[in-house]
Amino acid sequence: ALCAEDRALVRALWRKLGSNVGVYTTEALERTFLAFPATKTYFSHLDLSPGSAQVRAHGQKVADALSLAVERLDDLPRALSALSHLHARQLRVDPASFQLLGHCLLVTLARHYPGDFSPALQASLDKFLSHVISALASEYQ
Ligand code: ZNH
Repeated sequence: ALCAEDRALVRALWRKLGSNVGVYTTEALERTFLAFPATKTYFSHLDLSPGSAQVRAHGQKVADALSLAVERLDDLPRALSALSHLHARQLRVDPASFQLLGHCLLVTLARHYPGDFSPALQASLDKFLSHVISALASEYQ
């Protein structure tokens, strides 16, 4: 689990992001599609052009799931179990691609908050994302 210091840093960053979690998650998704084009194959039914409203809507859903995870750090596997099930059974997303989005989210936040992005915050955020990713991967066998 995340230690008290990790939690405090992640929660403080989330408070700072405020209503922009969806904006940065959308940017992270767009970066994922550009840096790792194979990830686009899951979204062939969506308009992936720059500034797409569909990508923004999807980004907001992913952002809401991440914000829920921040609120339920003690209970991540349960908080994300339905979402894990959806990705494993219905969407059949390769769980390796979760890492790619997590990586792009770190890069995106580091670019927008360079002054906040100490190595300690990087480490705490990386742990948080690793926990989210393992919770999302938990329903895969
Ligand atoms: Zn995912 C969907 C989350 C990653 C693919 N997602 C989704 C949703 C959510 C999410 C919330 C919505 C659901 C409903 O509607 O119910 N994801 C998430 C998260 C993450 C993710 C949190 C991480 C961190 N995904 C991912 C990746 C991929 C994906 C990486 C690939 C590449 N998803 C997906 C899809 C979908 C989703 C395909 C569906 C979309 C539509 O709309 O169709």
